[in-house]
Amino acid sequence: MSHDDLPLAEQIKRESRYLRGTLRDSLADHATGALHDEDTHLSKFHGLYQQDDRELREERRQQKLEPHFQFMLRLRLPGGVLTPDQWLGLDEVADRFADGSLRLTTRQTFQFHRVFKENLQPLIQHLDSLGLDSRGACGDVNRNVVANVNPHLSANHARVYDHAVQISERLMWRSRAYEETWLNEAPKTREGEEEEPFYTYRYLPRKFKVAIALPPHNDCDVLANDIGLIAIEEDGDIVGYNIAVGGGMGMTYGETGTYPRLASPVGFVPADQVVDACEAIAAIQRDHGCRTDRAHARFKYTLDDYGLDWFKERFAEVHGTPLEPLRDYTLKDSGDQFGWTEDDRGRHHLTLFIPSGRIRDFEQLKLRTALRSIAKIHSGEFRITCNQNLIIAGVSEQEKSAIQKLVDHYGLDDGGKSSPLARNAISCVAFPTCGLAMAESERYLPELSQKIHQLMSEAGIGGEVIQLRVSGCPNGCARPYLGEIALTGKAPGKYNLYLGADTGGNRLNRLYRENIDEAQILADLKPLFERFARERDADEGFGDFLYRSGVIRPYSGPEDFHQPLIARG
Ligand code: SRM
Ligand code: SF4
Repeated sequence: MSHDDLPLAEQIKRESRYLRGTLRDSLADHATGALHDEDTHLSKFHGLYQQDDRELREERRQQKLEPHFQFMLRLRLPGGVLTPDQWLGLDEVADRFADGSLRLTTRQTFQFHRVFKENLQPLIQHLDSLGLDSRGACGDVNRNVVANVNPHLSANHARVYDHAVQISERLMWRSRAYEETWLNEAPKTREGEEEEPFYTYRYLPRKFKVAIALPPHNDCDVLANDIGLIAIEEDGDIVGYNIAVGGGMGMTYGETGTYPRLASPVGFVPADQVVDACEAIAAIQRDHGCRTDRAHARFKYTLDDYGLDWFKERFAEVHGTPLEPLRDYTLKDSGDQFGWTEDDRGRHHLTLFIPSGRIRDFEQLKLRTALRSIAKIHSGEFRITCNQNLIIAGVSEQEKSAIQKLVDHYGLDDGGKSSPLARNAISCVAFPTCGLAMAESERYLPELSQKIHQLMSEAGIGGEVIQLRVSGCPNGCARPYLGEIALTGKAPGKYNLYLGADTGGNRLNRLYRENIDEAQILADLKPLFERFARERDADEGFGDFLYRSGVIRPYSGPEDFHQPLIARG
């Protein structure tokens, strides 16, 4: 097949001179707030998405102005760990170069929103001065490697974190395009030099994601990733990882060839081989993933096309050693544990609830100011969770009371003011910045969770934790298909309702009813809550109850994702 027959995105990266394209010219073009069209594809590899304020579109069109172009910038932050100085550095530029907020994402990193073109270079240079970067945070490469955040197991957390960093470094794209474009480095590459020994000029067919869980906790939803690594502990040490392959959430409504898929556990590798193993798996996807249809280009479809036996053979070939048999493990809990905990080394950790991960100074809660004050006196680290929350980690006995004073002063620990439902909910960004949003998500979650909690209280289950996930479209950035209750946006005010995942991230939910408004969502949930209150077994979760009671039937194949259990009407 010639390059011309490939999708545009594939052609652009191949002809981009290793991701340089005309990005520097685009930045120098002051006649527009946008990048040149082809550079908008390449900028993703550098961690940037060109967006426009969707609420201003019509007004600007009428005024014959170009859209209000702006950028989202996402950091590469493996394992979601940063120092207080880095925190202060990010906080400092949130007003100067962005919209005054820091947004914690479902993959343990930060996004800046509303960055204008002229601020991109200064922002990335500032990140560089903090020892941070945005290389490969988006684009057809390995994305931010996420890892279990578990203060109780800090010795092993440190090992898991090290592996996350090593995998991130190994699978990072290498050309100097990043330094030349953003850090003004003079070009030094010689003609014909292979600048991407692993990716080559083709990069990957699509985005690629790696996560590491430390059982029984599964706060990173390990099976939602292209590679899910499940740490295996023996005698208190991590001896290796079970590998699960082919997870992914994204799908398109009405396209039955697209579907969410949980990663399939295929085998075990010893700890010292895990980084090589990830490289081998990414190489299999690089060489065999679909390049002609981007809707079919994720690793999950490569595996479903060729089969898991084929995968295991390729793995043995590329890695040089076959996978060992899977070891036993249990994944039980994908939520965060709020409040103070103490680890086996006597260090304290405070997990704070950050609604939808949005950190700004709200009228009622000066969240950014509060966290800045903590960063000024904290000598440990900050850890971001995959549930969009924040851990003030590694606090000494001496520091603990000073930090608690700030928490009290600013009212940071909502101490149960928010319902358990709200504290465990996640939502994606959606409007006004996300170009793919079909319905509200982040901005709707507070009102929605309050109404659902009201129903739960009326049924006598207001104190229960039920995992609620809301995404503004079917792409699944809030991992909705792993929610006990989930909504995915269809149109303004209309959602698909999914029910019945478990709380350990082991089972996908199913489409219950499609394209419904809030009144119908609440009407559907009310009798289910009442039944759950009456009939559940001790310690049974809502999703598990819906399965056991037959409300949600087992999932028989990918097509189920497009067939509601309850017909419209
Ligand atoms: Fe996502 C695209 C936000 C986690 C699946 N995602 C987008 C874009 C960039 C929209 C776009 O393409 O124009 C969103 C930017 C919105 C904005 O204004 O900020 C966006 N995704 C997010 C974040 C910020 C959601 C959040 O509120 O936290 C998360 C950033 C993660 C990070 O730090 O790297 C985010 N996205 C996810 C996840 C969850 C995960 O990885 O654990 C998924 C599902 C897992 C998966 O990849 O299958 C996810 N995002 C997608 C998809 C569907 C991919 C697919 O296979 O079909 C898209 C659309 C696409 O890639 O074409 C997408
Ligand atoms: Fe945007 Fe859809 Fe992702 Fe939400 S799920 S951030 S609406 S792409």
